[in-house]
Amino acid sequence: MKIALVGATGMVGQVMLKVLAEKNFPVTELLPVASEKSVGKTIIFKGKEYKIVSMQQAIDAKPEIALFSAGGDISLEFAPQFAAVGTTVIDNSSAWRMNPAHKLVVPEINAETLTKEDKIIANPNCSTIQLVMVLHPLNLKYNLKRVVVSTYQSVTGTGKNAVDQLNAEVLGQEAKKVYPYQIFKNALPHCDVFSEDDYTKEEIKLMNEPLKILGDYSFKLTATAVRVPVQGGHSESVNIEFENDFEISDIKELLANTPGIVLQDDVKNNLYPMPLYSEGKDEVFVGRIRRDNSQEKTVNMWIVADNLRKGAATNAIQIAEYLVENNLV
Ligand code: 2RA
Repeated sequence: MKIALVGATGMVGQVMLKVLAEKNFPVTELLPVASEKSVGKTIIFKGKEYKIVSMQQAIDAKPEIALFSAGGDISLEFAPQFAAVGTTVIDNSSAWRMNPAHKLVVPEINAETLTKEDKIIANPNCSTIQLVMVLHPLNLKYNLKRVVVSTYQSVTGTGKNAVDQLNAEVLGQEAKKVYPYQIFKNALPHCDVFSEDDYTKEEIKLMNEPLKILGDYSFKLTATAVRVPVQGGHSESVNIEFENDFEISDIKELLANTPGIVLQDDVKNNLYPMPLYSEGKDEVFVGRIRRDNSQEKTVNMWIVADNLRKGAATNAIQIAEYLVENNLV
């Protein structure tokens, strides 16, 4: 299978290469695409060097699949050009996510909606993916009424320069500022940019994407997204009110038996999810499950996942695997 990887030198692009190799995805030809200044440089995939090609060269090669993680502007301009030559694009930017003409897919939840006609498929935002992986089974059994989520997001979600800023600040060195403030010893309630309603774009993604993925617009959702000096993954404190009552033990059993979810919930032995533990893994880790006694039919929990893996690269490649396994490309 001929695969284009647009954004091959970025953090998510690099993880996509790693996951493609780990999963032994049937890549017969790899077309790495990066900025014009990178054309001609090489990347390594499965021990072999591949020259970075221009976007036009990749389009002209008519790959079956193009994995994009290069920002919304690049995707808006070039994803349609790939689709026009028959390529199926899986895009990790926010460009197509809320476009009703395009599907927003977490394979464990709604891959079965995909058809051959879907030529630009949106990969959800990282903090959305880990949230809906848990909300989906709970919604089917208990019917979501209202969800309140507060995130504690890794600097890797902002990219390499943010990681460099944190690492420099830890060493007390001057750092090229990605954030408006020091991130070390700090927490910034500011992920992405602020909108007119004083919510950040990250919070708006978190409030909109889950309803589209679950195909359920009947429940309410509000979010606060916070950047913290962490590198292994995003953490989320989630408060969920259901239409139906529940037993905590049943919720734990349901989540423990849901593919892609790992229950880590034994506080007597200090067992709960942590980004230090989730780094490099593809599962969504959930714990600290406990009834919210301030309100009926309501539960609190803690959800952690590696935002570069299940939150981005692995989810996108799982979509690609589904397309191949179901002869949709
Ligand atoms: C972030 N989810 O963490 C966004 C984009 N990766 O900044």
